[in-house]
Amino acid sequence: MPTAVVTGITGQDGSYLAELLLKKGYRVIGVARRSSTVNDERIRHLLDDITVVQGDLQDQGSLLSLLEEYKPTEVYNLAAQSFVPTSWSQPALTGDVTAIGVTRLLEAIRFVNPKIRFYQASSSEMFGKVMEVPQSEDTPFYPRSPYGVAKVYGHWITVNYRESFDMFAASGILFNHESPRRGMEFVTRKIANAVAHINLGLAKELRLGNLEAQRDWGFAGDYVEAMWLMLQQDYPDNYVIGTGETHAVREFCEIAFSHVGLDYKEFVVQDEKFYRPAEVDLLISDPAKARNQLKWEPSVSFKELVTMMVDSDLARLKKS
Ligand code: NAP
Ligand code: F7E
Repeated sequence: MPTAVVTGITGQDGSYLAELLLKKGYRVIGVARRSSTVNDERIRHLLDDITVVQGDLQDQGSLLSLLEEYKPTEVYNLAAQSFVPTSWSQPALTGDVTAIGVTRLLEAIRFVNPKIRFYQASSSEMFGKVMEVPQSEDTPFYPRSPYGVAKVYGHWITVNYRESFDMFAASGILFNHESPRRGMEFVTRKIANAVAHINLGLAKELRLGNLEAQRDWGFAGDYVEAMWLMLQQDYPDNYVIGTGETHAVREFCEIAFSHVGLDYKEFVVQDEKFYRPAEVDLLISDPAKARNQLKWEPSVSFKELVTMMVDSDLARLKKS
């Protein structure tokens, strides 16, 4: 039975990746940082099947110990301070976790067993103020937030360990991917949750920032399959993962509200508070390499994603 270590197991992607790896017959070791309250909402249904160990990307010793103890063949680094606005209010922490944390994990692998295959969760935020449209593996980076800057470091240190030490270190440049398990502060979940509240008479308005920002949004369940595929290749590489479509935040609102028979214009209020010091205006992927080499394709359309998220929040609220 192969063993995979997954950092960021309590996050959106960690939960979907754990489900996928279990289905494929892996022993899954999830790494979670210690917190004073229980934080296993997304993986509660998996707790009988996976092992959760304490570890932190800010603590080198914890990473060394867990690799020595569990002897994985694959390590997926999904842990990060991943919310872009927080990266302006906590830039040094974001750098320490999201950038230097990658080096700590790569160093742990290099010392314990350099044959371990490594996946780094890189991001389309690295393209930032985009240098070309659409964005591929060859598009130069121009990050627009401390988060984007930290991810550029994480990407290049992954490439550097591949080239310096001949390690199997792959970098997945994933465009935005969402699901009913998305954190509440990200715009898609914020909209879905607000639509459900408004539809049930529990809220009257939704305050948002820039409605014109465009993103290439896909379904997180599809994207974890691409992570796994990257580690099954003959050679480590960089891959862009996205749908090849882009939509504005405004369009997400239109579809989400109209799904429950409402007009978003009557409920959405634009609020300066949610604008960013520097915005990423347009992201759209060119996923040709992933399609050709990994044979990866997204299976959920934009409209299906929006309605899936609204329906899920409606069902959750009705239940509670
Ligand atoms: P997420 O839901 O925010 O999950 C992040 C995970 O990292 C959580 O489990 C969090 O633990 C953990 N974490 C934070 N700081 C840590 C630390 N110091 N040590 C150990 N763990 C720590 O993010 P996601 O959406 O699943 O994304 C997964 C990864 O892909 C992230 O690296 C993200 O930056 C990257 N990414 C995401 C997208 C996207 O659209 N979702 C696109 C491209 C790249 P707690 O639960 O304790 O906070
Ligand atoms: O913002 C605009 C906002 O916070 C999307 C992370 O997973 O994907 C994610 O980063 C857009 C931005 O995601 C609100 O200005 C408008 O243009 O949902 P988001 P993100 O910043 O794209 C990338 C690929 C990652 O790697 C990150 O980890 O929506 N927007 N009004 C808003 N955004 C938020 N959060 N809240 C608003 O009220």
